Amino acid sequence: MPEFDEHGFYSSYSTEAARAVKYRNHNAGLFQQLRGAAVVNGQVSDLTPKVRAYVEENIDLCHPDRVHICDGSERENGYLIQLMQQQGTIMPLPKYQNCWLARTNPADTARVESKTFICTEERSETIPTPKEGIKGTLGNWMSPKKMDEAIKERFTGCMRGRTMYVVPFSMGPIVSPLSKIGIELTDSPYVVASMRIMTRMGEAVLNKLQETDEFVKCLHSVGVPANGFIEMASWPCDPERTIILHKPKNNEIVSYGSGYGGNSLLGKKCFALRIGSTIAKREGWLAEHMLILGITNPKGEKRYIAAAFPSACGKTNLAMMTPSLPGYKVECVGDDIAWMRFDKNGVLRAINPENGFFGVAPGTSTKSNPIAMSTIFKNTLFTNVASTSDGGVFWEGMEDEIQPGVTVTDWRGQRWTKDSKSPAAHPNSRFCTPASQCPIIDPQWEAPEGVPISAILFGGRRPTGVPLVYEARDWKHGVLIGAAMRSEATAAAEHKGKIIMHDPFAMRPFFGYNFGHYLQHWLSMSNKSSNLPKIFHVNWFRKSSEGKFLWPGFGENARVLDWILKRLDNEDCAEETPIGLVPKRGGINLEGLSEKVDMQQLFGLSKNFWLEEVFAIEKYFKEQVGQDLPEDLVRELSGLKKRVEAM
Ligand code: OXD
Ligand code: MN
Repeated sequence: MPEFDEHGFYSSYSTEAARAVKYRNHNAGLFQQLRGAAVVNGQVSDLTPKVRAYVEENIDLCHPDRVHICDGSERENGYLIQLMQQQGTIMPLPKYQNCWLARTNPADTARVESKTFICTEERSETIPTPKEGIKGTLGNWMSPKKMDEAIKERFTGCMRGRTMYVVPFSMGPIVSPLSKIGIELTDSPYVVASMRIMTRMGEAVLNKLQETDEFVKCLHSVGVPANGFIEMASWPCDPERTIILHKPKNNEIVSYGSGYGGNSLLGKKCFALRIGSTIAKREGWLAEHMLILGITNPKGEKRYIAAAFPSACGKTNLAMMTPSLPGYKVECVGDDIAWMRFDKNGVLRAINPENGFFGVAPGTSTKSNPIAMSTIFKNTLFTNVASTSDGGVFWEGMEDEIQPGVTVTDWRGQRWTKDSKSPAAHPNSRFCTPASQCPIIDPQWEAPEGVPISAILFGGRRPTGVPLVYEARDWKHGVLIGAAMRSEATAAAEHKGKIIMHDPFAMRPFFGYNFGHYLQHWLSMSNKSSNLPKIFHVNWFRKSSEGKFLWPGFGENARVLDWILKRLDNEDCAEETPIGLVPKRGGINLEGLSEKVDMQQLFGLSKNFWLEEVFAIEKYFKEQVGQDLPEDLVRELSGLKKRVEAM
């Protein structure tokens, strides 16, 4: 057990309520008060006037009993871990070093897109106007007035009896000019412990704020269920009234009712993507749902690639790939988000604003991602995976990795066997683990200036029609490819079934402003450089007519990256097709591939399929983007249509 406060403060309390009594009885002189709440950690004087005002305003709203200003220390983390164990939020996983398992309320396991809003004066700032009678799918708008009402209704007094944690965090290395700071106010120790992994969190950020005093405001509460019963709930939440709000004008995020990471770790989707994309638009850069990897070829030449795939489509696997091609090396900069900006030489530079991986656990195995498996078994907070009788974790995909005789308890706490009808781990169960533990973390992953991006990949799960890889004809065509992205639905949000959904730029749930304006912003990037990255589309998931994957994927995807690298060197290994450039016969290195691949089927282009695809894109743009679709993209799409018609 860790040691706590020099006054023996934390160690002697068994519940938050008992601590509260102790606080009240404690020598008043020892603790500062802030608007009537006891400051139980940190110094009010460490807060800049702006941060202090933000904290005070929200103490007045939420009425916490205590305020804890987070310093990010080991000691603080030890205290939070002990507290969460006492509250039943987490349990230890003694098989590993400093690993913990949280089981959420079964009603709080994923992002809630339908309850996520962007708040602007004008609706058209947030979303394109869909065609009459059509439901818009490119985000949800709310007026600032309604936002204020929603906040008041939910947050008034919602932290009574609880502690408000003040979490100072940096998205990106604290010293990087590309980074941004946030202050998250939350009543969830789980959020604090996770933010410590996923961001640079604590004292150093408060110090940095003394220089800039600019931050994104992030208010979060797990909420008080309508019956008001919160005391000692192991996973308090309020699914009925959950709401996630963003006000770009004020750089402000407000999230209520959910502890699930995508809704509660506000640095990630809410800040780094939604508010981030609005800041990026204003400041002339890009905040994207992309992994970043470095790849070195056998000649020792290194390039960096950014890739946008929808949630749960293998970004983490690609970012940590073990290449099957001899002499190749992949190193990981980030697995989910890229902030990218052209430097004064016209080079697109990217940072990973995160500090950890919040990866989907099921499917991760020694076969699919050995690097992730050697990253996650220390200092990791697992959520909604299954547990084993030898103190470890289990999920679908780990069948070959548990010892004989070991029994499994599923994510709901029920005994599980191979014959159970439901999965052992929730399909959206996660590991939250420090990026620095990744054995192939790129040496430049924290470079303040970012890494130079040579190629951008778009992709998704497309079982039919879409070839393994193709290259955009130019930047504008690349923007069309990003805008036209489609993929099978995943478990990361509340969608059901395997329908093919439009997910432009893998950003559909994460746009902070009108998608049409976003497209214009992407198009405008071409003025910033004469040396733009090349754009590609990849699809590891094409299936044969018998329903089998046509491409082995995983480490073999290095063969596709190898072709992409050759294209970056302008090698003559591609040929034109109506949809873009594809590898010439023999262009993809298949040497040493253990299984035979039907390249004919893998790259086959069907006129009917592509006519339907163009039709679907046209319909989507018409219905969802309407007048906001930039002219350049109207022309690009009609160019594609003509080429496909002439097939
Ligand atoms: C994620 C997501 O958690 O995209 O990364 O949902
Ligand atoms: Mn993601």
